[in-house]
Amino acid sequence: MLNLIGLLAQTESESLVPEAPAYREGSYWFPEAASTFAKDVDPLFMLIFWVSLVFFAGIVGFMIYFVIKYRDRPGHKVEKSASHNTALEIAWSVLPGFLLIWFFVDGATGFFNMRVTPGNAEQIQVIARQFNWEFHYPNGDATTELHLVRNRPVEFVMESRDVLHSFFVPAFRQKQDVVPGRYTYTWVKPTKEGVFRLYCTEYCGDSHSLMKTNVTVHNTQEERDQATFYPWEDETPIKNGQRLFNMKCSGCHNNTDVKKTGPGLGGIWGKTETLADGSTVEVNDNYFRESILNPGAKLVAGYANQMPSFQGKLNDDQIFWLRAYIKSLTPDAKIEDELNLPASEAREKVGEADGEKPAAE
Ligand code: HEC
Ligand SMILES: [Cu+2]
Repeated sequence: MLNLIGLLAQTESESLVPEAPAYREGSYWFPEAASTFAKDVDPLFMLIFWVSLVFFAGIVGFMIYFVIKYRDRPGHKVEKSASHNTALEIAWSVLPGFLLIWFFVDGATGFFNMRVTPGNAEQIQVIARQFNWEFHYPNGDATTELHLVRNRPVEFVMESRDVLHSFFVPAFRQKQDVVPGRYTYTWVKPTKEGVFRLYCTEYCGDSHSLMKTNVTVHNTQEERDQATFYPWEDETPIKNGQRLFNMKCSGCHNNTDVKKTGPGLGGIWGKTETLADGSTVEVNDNYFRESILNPGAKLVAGYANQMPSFQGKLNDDQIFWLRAYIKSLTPDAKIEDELNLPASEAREKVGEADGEKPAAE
């Protein structure tokens, strides 16, 4: 039999995230066992596998034996046809019944373990959208790759911003649907340091196969906090914009001119865009802002009205950073000097120019 998950991991194509070499360790049957659930799941899987194999071989073996032994042939006369043997029938119903009870008890115990979060778990908020993941930590940090602490139970509070997705980390043996319009929960206690893979396992649109990211398990809380920390105020608006873009927009937009669900945003600044109604518009500050807050107002020709509004979800600073980044993707666009200053200073400059400061977070 083929190890399908392993095969898929090896043939996967272009990816938004770095490769995770640790993923390919593990046995022929299983990915690496990196959470406490592996000890519930793996032995039960092997038990069911071997029981099925033994019964399959036994049943098919006897069947073939009887077909040959009792075949119709010249000189062979049927004396008495078998009809019923109560003792035999009870034996072959009741004895395998014990096996089924064993599967059930083992399976239910594992299932309840996977459903009931221990009280000391930290909570991480997970946002799934076409086609990326976003993680929010208790200290306010946010990332597109997941960072956990070894031996620290963590509960995921998950929501979808569009369609059905599913959160799956094979090395953790944990999987849970992420359903629009409600929260779903799952938890895990990682036991191994390393980098593992997180996949969306519910077909969610044309780039579903790219909806995957890395899970890094750190040895200590300090290492984790270092990995998730990002100094928004000290970085330039362009860099901040890039980080936000990767978090909120890269699922649907490339930073080149290659189209995805939405148009590629590389090189669009100053360009004349043809809209669905045949009119044209120049890509400038106001068009950009409107595209984010009210995407349906001016649809680009050839695209569906699929972009969600970010009204109330991005503040003015964040839109300013995104604008800085998208602008920097057009080589001949004029980049204002303040876009290369640390964000905190850039904001003051822009505030002076506008006569008012953009709303703080
Ligand atoms: C669910 C997919 C999706 C997400 C997420 C998304 N967009 Fe879009 N976007 C689209 C689609 C589809 C279009 C084309 C239709 C339209 O104009 O609304 C578009 C159009 C645009 C345009 C106009 C492009 C042009 O060529 O004129 C801009 C600018 C834009 N998006 C910026 C963003 C930014 C910035 C983000 C992140 C904050 C983002 N989008 C997130 C799907 C998405
Ligand atoms: Cu998905």
